[in-house]
Amino acid sequence: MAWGPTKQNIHVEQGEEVDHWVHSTCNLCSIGCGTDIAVKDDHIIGIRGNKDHSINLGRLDPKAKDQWIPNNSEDRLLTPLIRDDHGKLQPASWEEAMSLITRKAKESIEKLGQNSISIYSTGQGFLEDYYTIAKIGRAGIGTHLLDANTRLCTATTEWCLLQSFGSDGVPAAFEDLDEAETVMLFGHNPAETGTVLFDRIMERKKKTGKPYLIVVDPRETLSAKEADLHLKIHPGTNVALLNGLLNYVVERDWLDHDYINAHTIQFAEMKESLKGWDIERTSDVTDIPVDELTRAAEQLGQTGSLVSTTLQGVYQSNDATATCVAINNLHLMRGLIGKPGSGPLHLAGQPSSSGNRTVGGVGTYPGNRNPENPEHLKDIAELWNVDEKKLPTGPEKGIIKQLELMESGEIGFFWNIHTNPLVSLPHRERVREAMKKPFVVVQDPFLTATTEVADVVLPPAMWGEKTGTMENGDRTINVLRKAIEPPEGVKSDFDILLEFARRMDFRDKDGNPLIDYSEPEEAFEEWKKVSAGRPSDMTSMTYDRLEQENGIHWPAPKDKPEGTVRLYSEGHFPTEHDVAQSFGKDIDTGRPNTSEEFAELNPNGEAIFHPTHYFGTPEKPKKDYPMWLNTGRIIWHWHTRTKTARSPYLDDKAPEAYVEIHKTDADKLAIKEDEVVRITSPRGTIDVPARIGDVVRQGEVFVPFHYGDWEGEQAANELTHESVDPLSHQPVLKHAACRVEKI
Ligand SMILES: Nc1nc2c(c(=O)[nH]1)N[C@H]1C(S)=C(S)[C@@H](COP(=O)(O)OP(=O)(O)OC[C@H]3O[C@@H](n4cnc5c(=O)[nH]c(N)nc54)[C@H](O)[C@@H]3O)O[C@H]1N2
Ligand SMILES: Nc1nc2c(c(=O)[nH]1)N[C@H]1C(S)=C(S)[C@@H](COP(=O)(O)OP(=O)(O)OC[C@H]3O[C@@H](n4cnc5c(=O)[nH]c(N)nc54)[C@H](O)[C@@H]3O)O[C@H]1N2
Ligand SMILES: [Mo]
Repeated sequence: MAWGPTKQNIHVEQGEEVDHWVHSTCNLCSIGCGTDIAVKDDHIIGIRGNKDHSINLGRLDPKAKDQWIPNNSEDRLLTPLIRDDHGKLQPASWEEAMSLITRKAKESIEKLGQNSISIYSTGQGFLEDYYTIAKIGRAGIGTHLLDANTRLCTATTEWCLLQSFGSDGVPAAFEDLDEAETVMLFGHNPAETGTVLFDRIMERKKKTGKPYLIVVDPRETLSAKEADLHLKIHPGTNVALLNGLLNYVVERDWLDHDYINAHTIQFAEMKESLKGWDIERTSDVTDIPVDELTRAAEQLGQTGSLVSTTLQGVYQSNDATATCVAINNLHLMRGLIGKPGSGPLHLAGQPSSSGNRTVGGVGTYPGNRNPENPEHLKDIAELWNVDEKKLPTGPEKGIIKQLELMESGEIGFFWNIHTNPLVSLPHRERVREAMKKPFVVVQDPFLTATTEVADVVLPPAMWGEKTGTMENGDRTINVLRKAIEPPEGVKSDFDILLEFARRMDFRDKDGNPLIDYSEPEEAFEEWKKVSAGRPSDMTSMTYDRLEQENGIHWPAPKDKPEGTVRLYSEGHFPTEHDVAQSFGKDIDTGRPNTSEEFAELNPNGEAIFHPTHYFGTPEKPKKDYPMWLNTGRIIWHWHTRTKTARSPYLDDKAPEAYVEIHKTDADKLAIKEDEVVRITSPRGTIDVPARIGDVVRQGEVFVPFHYGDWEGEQAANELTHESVDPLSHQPVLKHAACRVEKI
């Protein structure tokens, strides 16, 4: 194995003997660490890292060690709930809950049409769930309102890959980090958000001095502290920085002309957009000193191999897709893609957000199919044996657009599966009101801020209590075996979806049930047929092989059962008109290209350079709101803390929200460490204790977004706004204007 040694983390309830261990995968971040679940008397009593899994070699993140604790939590919901006439959620039977849901779904279709039903799912479920959502949603209901929290997470990954390479699928893999001469972490803080991956990089660095590590982040994060070069960027200037760096590289002709000529188009148009971005101007806009910019450009221009990761500092910034595309441009112009140790590694955040994109539960059609390509639709219609005309087309409607459709009454039925939008969506005041309008189903093991607006709550089986597969951030598919029977009274997300399909009586063209599988493995087998011949081909995978081999990278077609570690080694890209997953969008405005426009561009197997323009943040500090608000993660919590706050150890580490503020700003406001201060944006107010130091830049503050209940004075998303990237429609959660006051 290329990295190591193995180091096994185990956490088992004290004094307990384990009956047996069950093969699984960590259900937290997108690294996809192999885990075994400890079982005793049909209870989960612990976890250990799988030491044979090449991704983690036995290691676990601190949160992962406690991820089984919420399964045993006493406040788990064990029966469906229905809101009564007095507005109270009351226990109900599954029969009552499911027949109410079916009736309401049918009513919504009758009154408002098929596009009045929205399924808003997750990046934390199984491919089998997503595939079923895709099939029920598109061929059963016929709605084009299929979205997920992946819109807040990795929608930008998808769109930058579609733009540059024609199809989803991240080019590099984690293995490339073991060989790269240079690694650039762009808006990504893995020391807190992907700890096992960060250990992998740092262990090599401590032993060999490599890779040269560049971190781009306005904060001095734990990751930035370990960097050879930390570019402390002015918020929202990612594209300006990249244009400056790329311009420097182009001017010095540090280019792989053979690669550009043989495998790409539109180099000249891209080059044109770099004009004027000399190092001085770039330094003015980004606040990064000229000598640091020069060092970065010289490293990136001359390194023999490079892996660039991107995450929320990019995807949740303005110009998000353009930033990722600029990084693709860099790799293409230097020919640093499809080779060991090289390639863009646009990461996912959640444990299977990329999986939802791959199988079509969100975004485009299953198997990287293009909804605007009639041949692709025909393909799916044949595979599903349904009428092609039934399948919805038209531009995707992301969750922010869907809020508008709730407000205007066009969404009658909103089904929320495995996500907690009342904490995670920006501008909570608006979300609270919008989500009161439709009939809302919430599928969650716990009462949450979102169940406050639910008409029905369905309690699902959790991790360890169900079977399925997940796709991590580098195209690795892992299988998770059911370790124990779920507690009585709950059903798996998969079984709930099947039950809904049965009650709605969805049928294929021949009058047979649309969904004719009943087990997750059968759904996977069906999905494999849908994937055949497509970029995400999984035809040679089986549950048993996924377990034996500890994960396999897609594509893994029949003639390549071992899978494919990195994409595009042959320099061929899935951009042919009849192959591409999208006809692309205008990089500045997001206007979708027509089929004819894409045919005219004719990339035909070559990667596409795009010009990148810097537009700046939609909201900037102004008179009454003079500071920048940044939001994100800390190591101790998972998202809205429904799992991590139930671990006494983790909760104790970070029991409440706070604001990081620079000491100069704190002095000006006469604020002391731990003093509760008020933060106000044009949309709301929160009161949180101050943490004073120099992690953030002067004039900027950072608030972790994990906190806040229904009212929740501590929720960062009381303050954020809902502007979105024009291509990916991902909200700009990293930049808002605010003021900080002494109370
Ligand atoms: N501990 C923990 N780990 C997690 C998660 C969790 O909830 N907790 N969630 C998982 C998920 S779903 C995700 S999506 C990932 C996210 O993982 P990351 O993206 O690593 O985490 P964030 O803290 O959201 O944002 C990363 C950084 O972006 C920086 N940033 C802000 N503005 C800018 C900018 O203009 N330019 C640049 N270059 N950077 C900027 C922030 O300062 C922050 O340090 O983490 C995954 N892992
Ligand atoms: N301001 C700000 N906002 C952000 C971000 C940010 O950086 N800043 N990051 C964004 C990102 S990248 C993400 S990914 C989102 C995450 O935001 P969410 O997806 O809303 O957060 P989670 O807490 O992961 O919500 C998952 C829910 O599923 C429930 N659950 C657990 N297991 C199961 C199961 O097996 N089945 C079902 N049906 N439910 C289950 C949990 O109890 C929980 O309520 O937040 C986004 N919001
Ligand atoms: Mo995410």
